[in-house]
Amino acid sequence: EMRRPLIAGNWKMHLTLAESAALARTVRTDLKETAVAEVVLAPPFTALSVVAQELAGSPVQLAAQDVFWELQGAYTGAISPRMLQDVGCRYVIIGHSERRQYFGETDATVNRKIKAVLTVGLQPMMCIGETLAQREAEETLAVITSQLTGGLADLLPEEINRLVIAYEPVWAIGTGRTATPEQAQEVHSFIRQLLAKQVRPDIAYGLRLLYGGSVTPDNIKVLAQAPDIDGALVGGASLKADSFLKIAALGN
Ligand code: G2H
Repeated sequence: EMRRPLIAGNWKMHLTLAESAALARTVRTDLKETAVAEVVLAPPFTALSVVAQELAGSPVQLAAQDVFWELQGAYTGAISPRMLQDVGCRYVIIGHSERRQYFGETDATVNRKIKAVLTVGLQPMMCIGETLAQREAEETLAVITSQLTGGLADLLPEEINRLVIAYEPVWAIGTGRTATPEQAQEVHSFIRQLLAKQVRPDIAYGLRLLYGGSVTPDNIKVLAQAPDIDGALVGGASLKADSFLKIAALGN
C-alpha cells in the first residue's frame, strides 16, 4: 500500500491553552512509535503556537482549521498562509462544511485558499460533502463533482498532488450518525475515479482521501479497511487523548 493513512484531530472551537498543551503532550507521548498512521492535530489559531511547542521534534504534525488567501495586508481579523507556515503548520483544513455553513465559504473561496496555501509550501486538506437534503435527492455525486471541480479549478496536477481530500457528509458531522463504510467507500471510490479522469491516474491513486463525520474508536477500523478510505478527520473524538489515540491506531 503506497498511501500512508492519516488521522487528523480537528479540535474546532474547543479547549483552553492549558488544555490544548496537555492534550498535545499526551498524544505526542503516548503515540506508539510503530504507529502506522501519520497523526495531525488542528487546534484553534490561538493555540497553534503552544501546540507547536509541545510537538517540536515529534512526528505529530500541526494543522490550522482555516486560512485567508492573501499572504499579508490590511485584512483585519484574518490569518495568512505565511503566518501558518511561520508557526509550524504543515497542513491547513480548507472548506470545512462549518466554514461553508456559518462563514460563507464557497467553492470559489476554497479554490483561492488552496492556491494561496500551496504558494508557501503548506498542504491543503480540502473538505467536501453533501447535505442530508442533497443525499435524499440523490444529488450526492453531482455535489461532490461540482465541489471538486470548483475547488480545484486551474490547479496543475503537481499542485493537486500536494492535497489531502476529506469527504465529510454534512449529515454525519457531530450527529453521531456515521456513514456506513459502504456509503463512504462508494463516494471515495467515485472521487478517486473522477480525479483519475480529470487530473491524472497516478496522482489520483496516490492521494489520501479521508473520511470525516462522527468517527469513533469503534467505527474507525472498518472505515479504514475500505480500499479507498485512507484515514479520518476526527472532531468530537479528538478532544480526549484516549479516544483519539485509539483512532490513531486505526482501532487496532
Ligand atoms: C466532521 C468531524 C471533524 P465530528 O466535522 O471534521 O467532526 O467527528 O465531530 O463529526
